[in-house]
Amino acid sequence: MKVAVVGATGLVGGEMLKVLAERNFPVTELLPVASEKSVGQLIDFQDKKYPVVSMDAAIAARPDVAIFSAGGSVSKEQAPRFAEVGTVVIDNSSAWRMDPTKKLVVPEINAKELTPDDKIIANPNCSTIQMVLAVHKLHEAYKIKRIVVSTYQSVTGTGKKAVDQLMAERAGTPDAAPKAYPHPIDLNVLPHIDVFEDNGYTKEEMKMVKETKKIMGDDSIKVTATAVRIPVMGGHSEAINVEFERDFDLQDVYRLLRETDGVEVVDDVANNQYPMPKDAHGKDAVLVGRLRRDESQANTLNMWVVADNLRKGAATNAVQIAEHMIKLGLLKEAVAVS
Ligand code: 11C
Repeated sequence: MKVAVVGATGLVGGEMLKVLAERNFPVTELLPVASEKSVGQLIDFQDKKYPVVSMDAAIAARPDVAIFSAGGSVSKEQAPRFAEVGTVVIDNSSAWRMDPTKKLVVPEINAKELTPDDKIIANPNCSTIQMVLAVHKLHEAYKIKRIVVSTYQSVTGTGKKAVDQLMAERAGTPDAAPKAYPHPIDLNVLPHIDVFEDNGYTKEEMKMVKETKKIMGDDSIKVTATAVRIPVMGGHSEAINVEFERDFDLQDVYRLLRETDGVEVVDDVANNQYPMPKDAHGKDAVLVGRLRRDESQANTLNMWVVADNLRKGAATNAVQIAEHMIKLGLLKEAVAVS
């Protein structure tokens, strides 16, 4: 397949190239796309070097699939141009997620919704992906009424600029890097991810509310979120409190989670084993632990969920969508009918 990676020089773009190579995605030609100032820069992929090309050059090459991670405004403008030439676009930005005409996909949950008409497919927000993957089998078994989630999110979710800010602060040279955040991030915690909305929540928090309902196909699931940035690199962590309609047996919860594709249970507190970002880093699995009944309320479970936000939270999920499209014969068909 001719594969374009739009935003190839960014943190997520770099991870996408890694994941495509690791999973032996059938790439016959790679088109790394980035801003004009990067055009011509060489990108290493599977022992070959590929020059970064412009958006127009990539569209003219009519790739079979384009995986986008270049921000919402680029996606909004450019994804339809790729779709018009027959390219299937998998978009990691928030541009299309809540568009009722576009699918929002976590393959383990709703890949079955994909059809030959889907030319632009949205990849959910990282903090939503790891949460829904951890709870969707429990929803099938016990029906979720309400989720209360607090996140502890890695600076990699913001991008390279934030990683540089954290590292400069750690090195004691805070002015050596431009600021990604309005405050220091090292030795600090910011209850502020993305922009504030009129209701007092941040856009990140509202993504978790809205995207969860869409992916799980159930508008009755209530979600309330507090999204927090912490000075960590390996992945996002989440304290999730889930109230179900029906009661559960904790041993059955363990069994269901062990049976959930993409989830790994790490829960042996007697030996200090629980999910941590340093252990999630570089992995695709969503790590789940600290499972316990909420003793303050009936039918309610507490869990701690950690995943590498650049992997399952972004690149891996996007590549898995493309793999599912191939498996379902949709990627080929989408190109053939163009
Ligand atoms: C963060 N979740 O950690 C964000 C990054 O809508 O895809 C991803 C933003 C998005 O800051």
